[in-house]
Amino acid sequence: MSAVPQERSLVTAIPGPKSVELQARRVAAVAAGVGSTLPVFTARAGGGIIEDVDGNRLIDFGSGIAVTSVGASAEAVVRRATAQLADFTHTCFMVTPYEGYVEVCERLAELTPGDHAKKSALFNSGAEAVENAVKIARAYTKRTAVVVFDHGYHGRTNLTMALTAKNMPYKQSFGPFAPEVYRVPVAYGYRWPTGPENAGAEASAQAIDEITKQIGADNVAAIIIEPVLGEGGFIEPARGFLPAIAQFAKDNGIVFVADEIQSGFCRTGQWFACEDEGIVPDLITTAKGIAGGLPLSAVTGRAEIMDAAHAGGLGGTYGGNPVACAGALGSIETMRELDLNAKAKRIEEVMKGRLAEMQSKLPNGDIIGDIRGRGAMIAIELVRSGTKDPDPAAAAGLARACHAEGLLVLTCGTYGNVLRFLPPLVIGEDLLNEGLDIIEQAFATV
Ligand code: PLZ
Repeated sequence: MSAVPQERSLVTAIPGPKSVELQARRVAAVAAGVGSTLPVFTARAGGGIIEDVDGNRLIDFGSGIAVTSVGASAEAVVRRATAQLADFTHTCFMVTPYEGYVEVCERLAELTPGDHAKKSALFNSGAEAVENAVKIARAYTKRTAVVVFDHGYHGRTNLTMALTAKNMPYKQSFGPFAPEVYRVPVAYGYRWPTGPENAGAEASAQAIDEITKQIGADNVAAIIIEPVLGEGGFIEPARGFLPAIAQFAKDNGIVFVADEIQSGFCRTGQWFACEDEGIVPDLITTAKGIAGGLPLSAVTGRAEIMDAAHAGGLGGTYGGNPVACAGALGSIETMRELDLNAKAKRIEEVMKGRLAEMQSKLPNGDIIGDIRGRGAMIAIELVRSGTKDPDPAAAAGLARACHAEGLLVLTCGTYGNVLRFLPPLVIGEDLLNEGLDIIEQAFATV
């Protein structure tokens, strides 16, 4: 694991004086549109700890938004990426190729669901992977419409802004958006009017009805969904929803795309979250956890679909950069060696147990309206006591209290009222429990 001592330690206020100084420089030099959850400047990070420039050590329940599942300085990632850096930094795969790119595509074919022939193309960011999945699906189907879901998040580029549900902060003042994007309901169990037990069947019927009546199934190139919706609030579509939508896609020649950028690579206790209901997507987009912190993304899918785009139609200068590919091979090696799926499942067991206890025992525990998620992708949805009214102030207050105590947590959700936990899968169980202690104590402040 990492050289960073695996213990929380606060030696200054959070943020400390050196971070405050850097933040002043940052405000003067960095565009205001780029935010930060916590203006604590990082010196080093690894395992379950982020050490800041003032020497504080924070427990990491964020993993840089579900990226550093193997830790932020995993031995195999550092070793392989360092060796690659010394050999060559770049040639451009479109100019002269290299083995690492091919090897990552081979690993993706092995690890993603389904035993059909698969191919991949590599890119830099999640948004770029989603954009390319749309290009590929359109080239294959010769159709144009793309269907996405309420609470969905797919990125910040023009097309992926159109695919993303939430206006603020992602879309406000940035339009006009790409055409031929249609949004339909998702089975959000906690907020489904007739209850979670009906959500899967009713929401899928409603979504399919809207696609059929408003768009026409044979105009649809792709249906894109996150098997666990991330930025939208860690929403697990109620059981039955994903299989019904996947079957509808299959029956109508629509490319079914699972956006596993946040949920993939052991995060939910399986290599991919769509495995939970036995879904085999036609295309799958991955990024984040794939490369241990180096920028890499991929579209993987049925060979005949992936090959539909003409030669030269897909690419980009840096797509599948050799150092990022080396990082990915190190990350995948670590996931296999440490059985990080099992670790994620254990994190779920510990977290859900402790959170349920908080919900039932704390004086204000009923502001936890819902505890959900899988593996190390766990969240609590905060509501006003005795209601289901979203309480974003409670989520923000809890996050602030955790930050002050040296626990990095993130919020999310369409209503901004979800506190989410995405620890590195390699976090020690002592740190995990210490983080949960801090969350428990934070409830006294809201
Ligand atoms: N698809 C499912 O979760 C990125 C975004 C944070 P990029 N999620 C974190 C922010 O505020 O920008 C994400 C995702 C899903 C696509 C993306 C986009 O991935 O690598 O950020 O482009």
